[in-house]
Amino acid sequence: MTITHHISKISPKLVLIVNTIFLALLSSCSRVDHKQSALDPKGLVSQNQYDIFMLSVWITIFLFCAVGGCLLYVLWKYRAKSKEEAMEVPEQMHGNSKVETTLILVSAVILVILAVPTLQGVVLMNRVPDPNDTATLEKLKLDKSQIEDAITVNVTGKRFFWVFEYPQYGIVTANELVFPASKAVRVNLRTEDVIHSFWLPKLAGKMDLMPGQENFLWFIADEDKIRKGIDPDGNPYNVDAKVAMPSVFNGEMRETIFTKQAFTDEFEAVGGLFYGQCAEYCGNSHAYMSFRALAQTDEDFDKWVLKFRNAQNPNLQPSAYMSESKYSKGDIVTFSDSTIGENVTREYRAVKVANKGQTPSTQPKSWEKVHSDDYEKGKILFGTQGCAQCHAINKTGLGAKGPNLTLFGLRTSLAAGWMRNDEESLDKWLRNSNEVKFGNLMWNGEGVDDRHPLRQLEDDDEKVSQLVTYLLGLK
Ligand code: HEC
Ligand SMILES: [Cu+2]
Repeated sequence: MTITHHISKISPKLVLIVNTIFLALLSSCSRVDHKQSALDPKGLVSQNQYDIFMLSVWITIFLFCAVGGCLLYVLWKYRAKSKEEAMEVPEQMHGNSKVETTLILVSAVILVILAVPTLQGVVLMNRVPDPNDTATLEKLKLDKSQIEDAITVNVTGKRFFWVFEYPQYGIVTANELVFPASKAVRVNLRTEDVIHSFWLPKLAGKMDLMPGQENFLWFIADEDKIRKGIDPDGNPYNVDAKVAMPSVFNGEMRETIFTKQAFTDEFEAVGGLFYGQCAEYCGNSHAYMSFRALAQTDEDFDKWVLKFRNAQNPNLQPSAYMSESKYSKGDIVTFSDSTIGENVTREYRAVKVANKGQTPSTQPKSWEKVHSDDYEKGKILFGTQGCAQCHAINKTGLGAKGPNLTLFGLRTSLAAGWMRNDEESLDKWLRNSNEVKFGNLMWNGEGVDDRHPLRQLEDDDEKVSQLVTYLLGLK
């Protein structure tokens, strides 16, 4: 006979109610390792916070059982065993100094047990260990070089996105914090408007960004933990570092995430991808103010930095075509192209030797266009539609009102981690960003009204598609 059969004898209605509650509970709890979970630490600082949390959980469970157990025992032991007994008034007494003193002492001991690791945790999270303090490094199982070669990221919270500045490299990006998995990352937190909160649960914990104040936290990933995980079907895996952390600089990270993951999946497609979120209400788009942190091998991180710096280096941009020069295969020049517009220059690459005077227009067979016509037209639109008013490309752009768009085509997410950065979402974003992310300060920014060109794109398929081609071509 089945259990349900038994119960159904009791009351079918009750079974239904119990089942419904049980199912509702089951469906509302997700796996502890879902993508924005503090219960699945992948770094040293977050692991420490998790351990302290678990310690307090165990202590609380112990207290619950001890107190509840005593209560049940007393209820049972001193129950009235007969009708007569129930009528009797028991002997009245109060206070037991032995029990009271013991309870006070036990509470004090428990508080100390909790306080010591908590204070140690506060110290740990507030200060990167001294690279010369071998004892501490040994205890934390860290190498001196992991601390000595720490990178610094200055984070600025803005309504409703994140600016990530790497002062050591002189580069500024937005919404995606690329970092080397083996190195400590110091994070200085500032805000330019209201209070925000930087929350990177699997790596770093949470810290507020306060106006007029600089806050700090740091993190260091655990490569071993990044490589291990449990796939959505519940099977454990342990992959190579290169598989867990595809390269950002050549677009592999973006590709891998896009092929492996639907945007709404609860789990990371790759171990090196981390989810962050603003955790302090900051206005109407607050819930959409998230970000990504992308772990990289040392080598790939350096390559990403180099690519970013080169994209911003005016000395590395191709120079104008000179008729006295001879060009060899692979050389890139800029040259006018009147089919795109008046006074417009674009980049050409020599596909074979181009002798003196063989310009891209007189000798088109020697040259190929580096970018498509749509890309070039999108580039022009970026200037004429007022985008450059708020967005920097090819410079550090610290003063820019909007996110820096350098290497935007390598980003996995759009609108501060809110959407997947592909043609479809970008198309939606450019047509009407307010519909996608209500209250965002692109659509509602200073100086933007219904006459602003960015609000005229809704039905302009051609312009939108050219802008999309240009933006995703920035890689
Ligand atoms: C008034 C300033 C302003 C103007 C003008 C402006 N933007 Fe923006 N843009 C922003 C801000 C602010 C954000 C961040 C929005 C958010 O996520 O909350 C943004 C976000 C973006 C993003 C997403 C970036 C990311 O990292 O997720 C893209 C792409 C973009 N803008 C492209 C454009 C294009 C193309 C134009 C011109 C048609 C344009 N913007 C005009 C301010 C502006
Ligand atoms: Cu915020």
